[in-house]
Amino acid sequence: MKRQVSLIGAPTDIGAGSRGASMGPEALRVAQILPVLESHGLEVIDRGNLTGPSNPWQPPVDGYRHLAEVVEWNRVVHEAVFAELQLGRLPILLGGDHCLGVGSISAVARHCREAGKLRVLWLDAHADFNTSALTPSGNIHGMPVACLCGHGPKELVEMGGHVPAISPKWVRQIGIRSVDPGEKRFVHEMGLEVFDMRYIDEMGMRHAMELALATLDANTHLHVSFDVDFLDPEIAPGVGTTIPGGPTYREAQLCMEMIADTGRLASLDVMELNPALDVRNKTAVLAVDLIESLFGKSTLMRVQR
Ligand code: 5AB
Ligand code: MN
Ligand code: MN
Ligand code: MN
Repeated sequence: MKRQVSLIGAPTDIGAGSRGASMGPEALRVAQILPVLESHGLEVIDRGNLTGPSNPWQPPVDGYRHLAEVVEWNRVVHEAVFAELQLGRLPILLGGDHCLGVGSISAVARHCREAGKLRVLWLDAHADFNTSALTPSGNIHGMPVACLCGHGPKELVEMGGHVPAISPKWVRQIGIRSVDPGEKRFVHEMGLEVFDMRYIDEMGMRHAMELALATLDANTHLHVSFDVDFLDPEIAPGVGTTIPGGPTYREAQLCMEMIADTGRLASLDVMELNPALDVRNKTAVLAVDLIESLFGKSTLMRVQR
């Protein structure tokens, strides 16, 4: 049977520090995400865009910017992602900023409570592990992993009905190269497994991914949360928070190809794409190219080596 995929647009920049990620879903559609996925034998439905509050562009209150609106958007995302999973479909969330990782992954975790094990791959330049006390910005797109692990405002922490939604042990972070000072201590304290750029430089993407994907089994639900700022800004300028020194085109391809080879990918977020900062939509085109690899495009027929 064909794998059934649902595209869900979440056009908002409510948790971000710059405006424009709200245009991400449309840029990915313009970059042909739907026909490209179909060309790999998937049955794809575009569910269109979710709706939620507009961005009031206010300063932070008690360490959070736009908390009420962030909660509202995440509730909508949570229900949409959960509904697709219950239908046996593979949801692809088209962001939108990364605060929506809370809604998406809490839905995946709720689904997996019945269905089996969960592994979350967090592809990002940032650890997104801030709290209201640690954040330098108040922007909630820097906090989703902490919220999912039980540290954050009650409304976000309790989103999936089970606290915490996930254990730090289920998470592997890849490509990290910008972590705030307090956040750094908290990542260490909680024991997050991080394959940062230093690790990738020294050991190679292949070794990092082998470890990040180790111990998956036939019951593991593999969720990929792909923050486009994971990529080096030379190849992916269309994001709000560029950090130099990210994975090259080939390193990113290998990362996606090795995930595809597991055959376990069951849900995906494509986040933080900001067309207002892009050059002729090239970051969206690159993201779609990488997503193709994630769904099994490869240069040759693969043989086990
Ligand atoms: B993204 C920063 N750590 O908390 C903060 O793009 C940046 O979802 C967060 O990874 C970047 O404001 C959040 C400085
Ligand atoms: Mn990021
Ligand atoms: Mn992020
Ligand atoms: Mn960002």
